[in-house]
Amino acid sequence: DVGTGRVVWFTGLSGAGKSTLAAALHTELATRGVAVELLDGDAVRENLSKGLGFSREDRDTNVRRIAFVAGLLARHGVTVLVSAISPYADTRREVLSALPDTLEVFVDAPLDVVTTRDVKGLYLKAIAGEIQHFTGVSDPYEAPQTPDLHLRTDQISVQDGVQALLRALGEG
Ligand code: GGZ
Repeated sequence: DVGTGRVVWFTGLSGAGKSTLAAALHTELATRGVAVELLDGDAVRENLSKGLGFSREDRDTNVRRIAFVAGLLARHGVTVLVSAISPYADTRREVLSALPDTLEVFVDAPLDVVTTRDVKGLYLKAIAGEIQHFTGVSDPYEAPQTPDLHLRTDQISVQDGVQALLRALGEG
């Protein structure tokens, strides 16, 4: 029996650092021989969720699809790292409660910080009204009230974040 894998669910604004932390944790766990897979928002939307937009319905569909695949992998002992804005608290609660062994990670940087970083230039476009329904600007983000881990990415380094994640996973 391979046992059940964990599901580490990174939620937060675009540009908060979800993918960066998930990728760094992925590298660290893989190095330790842990069977680990990454379900990253970008790759998911190019494949599994191709054609979905950013309405509440489409975001929820995206999140439920990710959770479904995460469940399949976890069942086979794979630790799954999910990186998706997943802005709706109710939907997160629904999918996380249906998964066996989850860690909800709030990847948190204030809006003014992610707007200033604006890694992909999307916030500028959103503020200019060129992208509608942009999370944090013209669409809601419901922050987790009781996440398992709360990482302030404007205050700690990626390495410190990874250390906190490893400790939370009992791999520290
Ligand atoms: C939020 C958007 C939007 C809108 C495009 N709102 O920084 P990114 O670019 O790479 O991450 C964001 C990604 C969000 O996809 P998710 O699958 O994580 O969202 S959700 O969980 O809500 O389904 C951003 C880009 O897509 N993007 N338009 N309107 N982010």
